[in-house]
Amino acid sequence: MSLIFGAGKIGYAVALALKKRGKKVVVLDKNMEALSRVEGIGCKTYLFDFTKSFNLIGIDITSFREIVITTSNHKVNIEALKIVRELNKEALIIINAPSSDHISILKKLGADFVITPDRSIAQIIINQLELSIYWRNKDLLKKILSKAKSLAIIMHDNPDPDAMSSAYALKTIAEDMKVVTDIYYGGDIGHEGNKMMIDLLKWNFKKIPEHRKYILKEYDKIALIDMPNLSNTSISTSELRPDIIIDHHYTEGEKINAELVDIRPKVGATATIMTSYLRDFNIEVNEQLATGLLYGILVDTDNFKRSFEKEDIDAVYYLKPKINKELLNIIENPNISSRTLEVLSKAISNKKIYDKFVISNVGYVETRESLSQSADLLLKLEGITVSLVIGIIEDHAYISARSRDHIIDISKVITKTFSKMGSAGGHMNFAAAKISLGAFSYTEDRDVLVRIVGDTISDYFFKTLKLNIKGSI
Ligand SMILES: [Mn+2]
Repeated sequence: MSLIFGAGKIGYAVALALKKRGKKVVVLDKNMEALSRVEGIGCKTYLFDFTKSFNLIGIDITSFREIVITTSNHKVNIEALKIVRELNKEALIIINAPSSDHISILKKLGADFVITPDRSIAQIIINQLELSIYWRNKDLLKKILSKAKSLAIIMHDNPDPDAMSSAYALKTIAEDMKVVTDIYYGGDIGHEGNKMMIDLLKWNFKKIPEHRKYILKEYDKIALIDMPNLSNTSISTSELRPDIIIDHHYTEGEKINAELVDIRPKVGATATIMTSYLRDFNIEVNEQLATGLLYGILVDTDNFKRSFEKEDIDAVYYLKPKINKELLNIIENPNISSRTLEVLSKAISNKKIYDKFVISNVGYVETRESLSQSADLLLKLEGITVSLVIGIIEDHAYISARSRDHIIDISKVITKTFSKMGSAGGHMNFAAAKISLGAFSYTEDRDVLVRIVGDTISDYFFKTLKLNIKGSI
């Protein structure tokens, strides 16, 4: 519930905004006419003339979580602040003051925020200016792309996740406008996690050796992503002129030259800027791109430990429902070999979820290790308490299972199900089994074998699981 002192222009506007957000609002004023206006928008009102005497009879000040003090009389405002802060230590109090000179004294008296016309207007102008520049840039990007048939996006040498995801975002926007787009880089993508990211997100970047950099001349338009000029790349030629520059690094103005320059030095990542374009162009962001962009923001802000802006938070908020959490998890924890990674990615794509159980059949693998890593990973899924991963090594099927369910002793379930067919064992939270494929040797086709083995194992597993849940084992 919110309380507003003053039903004048500001009080009315605040009341209206709060009502639109579904809040209960109580407004106090000495003017009957003003009160009937706020009553008209659904607020509860009380008539008080604080200039005569200050009492709040009939109002339980402790019941309000937000209190806005905005009468036209500064002395009344100060008096109201002192009294309500005394009666309610928890509420958020926002007060209106005639100028910035009053801020410190009002804060001392207990105001959480002091609003002054000079500061508010300056802030509105700045916000509007930034917004207008951005909307102009957005129109400009559309104009440039609509005139182009082909676009080359250049990332800095040894590109990082921010550069790669941002480049892919721009490619997505350009391709949406039917522009043929390729992404280039010089140097190397060395970091294991970055290579993994490209593999998993199924991205395609073209490395240009220095002696072939002339191919960039064949493109109608050139864009630089996550770098402000050509000094960060080894693949530029002296004739190359960028048309688009989108970046977040601070650079001196004279070094930047392009038709569209969108450089926001305060923003934590170029991926944040690209997310705003995707959002405002209304372009569908698939889970690979969303995951990549979010990872780019996390890396460049060092998981929000470095400086960032509200825009970065807005971008994360926009991307969050679109990402693939398992992919992000793998990209963030790259200390695994690329073979294991293939198994993990198979485990994710083949997973089948039944209630709180997840089963995945990954087929032929090279190590048992990769199966247990897959089972660990799948157990991290939201709402999942038991994971089971099936794989084949040579002529044996291997099963790796995990449980964080306090009523399911996974070792009991696995032993009960598979010990007769082979070997099985484990503990309350993890278990494994090994079964000879002799019984399935009638099929020559590897794919058919993988499917039959997987289906048989899951059937048996579920039968025992039901017994376990009933308490029969
Ligand atoms: Mn960056």
